[in-house]
Amino acid sequence: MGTRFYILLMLIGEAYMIFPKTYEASFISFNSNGTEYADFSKIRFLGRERMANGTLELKLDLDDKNFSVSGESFLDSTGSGEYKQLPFTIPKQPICQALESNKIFFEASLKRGVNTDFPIDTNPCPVPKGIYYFKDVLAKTDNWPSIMPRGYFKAVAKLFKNDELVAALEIVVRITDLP
Ligand SMILES: *[C@@H]1O[C@H](CO)[C@@H](O)[C@H](O)[C@H]1NC(C)=O
Ligand SMILES: *[C@@H]1O[C@H](CO)[C@@H](O)[C@H](O)[C@H]1NC(C)=O
Ligand SMILES: CC(=O)N[C@H]1CO[C@H](CO)[C@@H](O)[C@@H]1O
Repeated sequence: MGTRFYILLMLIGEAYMIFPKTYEASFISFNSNGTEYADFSKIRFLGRERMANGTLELKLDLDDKNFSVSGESFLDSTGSGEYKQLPFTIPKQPICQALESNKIFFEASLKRGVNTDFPIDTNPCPVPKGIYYFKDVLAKTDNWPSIMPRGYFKAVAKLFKNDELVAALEIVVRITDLP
């Protein structure tokens, strides 16, 4: 299936819900840099099940006026280590808006009071400063698009303070057919 078709379905939005989902996802790796405003460096994927564990520290309130986020995605369909950029991107936009419009990707995995205290359910703006925990988080794909490419899917998110890149994180998930 062509990437263009997949993107088209993503853009149509509601339309993708009519297809049954045929894949599952597991976390593979997590990398971050920059710790001045948001420190992701204490998050790890652990154990055979690659559960996300650790803490995220936001050193000040991240508001829409000063902070923005962009996203890019890449695919290594064979596991060779060679990634090709996918046309699925998040144009640079204010942080709260970026979280709100992409929460389908993490709202099934993160449950406030169960495996995190991050306020994913209420999405407050600004995102309040604090140290948030994540405990035994698995990649749940419930609200993801029903069509995803198979292989190693890498998402790179960048955090900007005004126009300066201040942090980046890179998450690789493996997308496989359901057994
Ligand atoms: C994650 O951390 C919690 C303690 O915060 C611990 O009980 C649990 O075993 C850890 N999970 C893994 C997979 O290491
Ligand atoms: C942090 O990672 C991003 C994305 O991979 C990269 O563009 C940026 O140059 C890195 N910054 C530093 C200081 O290494
Ligand atoms: C934390 C921070 O840098 N806040 C700044 C956000 O932007 C306004 C101006 O738009 C500054 O006054 C704040 O200090």
